[in-house]
Amino acid sequence: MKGGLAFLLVVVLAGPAVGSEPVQMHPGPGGDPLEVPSQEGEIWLQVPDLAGNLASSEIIEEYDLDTEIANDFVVEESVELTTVVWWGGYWNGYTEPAVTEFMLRIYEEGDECVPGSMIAEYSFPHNCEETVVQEPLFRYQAEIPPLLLRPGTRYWISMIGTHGFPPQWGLLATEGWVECESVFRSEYFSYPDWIPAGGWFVFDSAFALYGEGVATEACCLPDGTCILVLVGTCDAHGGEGQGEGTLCDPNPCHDAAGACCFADGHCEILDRIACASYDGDWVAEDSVCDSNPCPQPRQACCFADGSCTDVPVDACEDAGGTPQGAGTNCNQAACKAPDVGACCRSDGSCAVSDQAECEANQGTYYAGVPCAPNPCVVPVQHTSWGRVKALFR
Ligand SMILES: [Ca+2]
Repeated sequence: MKGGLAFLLVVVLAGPAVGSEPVQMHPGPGGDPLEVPSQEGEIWLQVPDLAGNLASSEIIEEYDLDTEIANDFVVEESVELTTVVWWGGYWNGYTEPAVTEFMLRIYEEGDECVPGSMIAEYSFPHNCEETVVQEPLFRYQAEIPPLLLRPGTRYWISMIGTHGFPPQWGLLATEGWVECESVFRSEYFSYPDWIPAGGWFVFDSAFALYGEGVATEACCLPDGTCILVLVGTCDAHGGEGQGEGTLCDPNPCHDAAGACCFADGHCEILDRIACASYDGDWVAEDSVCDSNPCPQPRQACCFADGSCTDVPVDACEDAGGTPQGAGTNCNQAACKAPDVGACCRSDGSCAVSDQAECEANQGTYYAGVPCAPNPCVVPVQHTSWGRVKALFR
């Protein structure tokens, strides 16, 4: 029996029969979670639960069976992974250990809580130091070439045992689960795509990772791609190192074009790196320069009356002023002396006009002087003593 029914009835079907048809999962022998002391270089640890299930992650050629359980882990700092430990066991006709080869695969995160593309695969033509924990459960360990893992990234790892049939082999559960539930896929069981490993309950596999923290930096390659490398090794990749601790997300090397704002308020479409190299402020991916998004610098704005205000060019022109140019301000701008002033007429009245108009009307011109208060000399009025007395009567 294959497929969904086997998946749902796995615990029921998983009896003591020797070498009965493969099933996807089998209960462990029972017991407490194993004590696994922390040790130096620990990157990840999910201790095995002896009462947990065993989940098929194996290759059995006789059945053309290929199952895979992957579990997630998250690294907070840049690390080089060197040692992988896992726990698994046998059922379905177990008499003695049978795994002859192991395969380890490491994936990047794809969709949320689903493995994406595979970044490393290791095969071991042996049983990876298979050591009994409690029959039929075993501990396994493999050393790999240092694999650089990026901080703040979720990865997935799977361990697949190859062996003859019977028995079956699978990964042992941890108590409860950590982060995402383990996932399972198998053509044999009609699940070609990743599904939650436990079906209607939760299965999360036990494993541990060890390695060493390392200093990394973002390395920008000429084509604009970014790779995270050990500090000091970017040159060897033909790239430009961005400094220790820099990351590739968001990509510091190249971005789709966007608006780049310059100090003088003008806008150009550039990618983020080019913008920064010109001391511009990059706005955002796909932002545009139409209706200029850049903050406009203030500059001196002279008005006809000789007054001055520091405002952006547009505001100056809207108010009828004359912008004095980038970099100017009213402290140093000499707004041109006004070409109007007070024009005093012979009767002592005052009118604002320019010099030519004033002189054409026989007025006396005072450049830049306002009419209030009246600057004009009031002419002497001829009067009689009687009139003067009348004023004070
Ligand atoms: Ca997990």
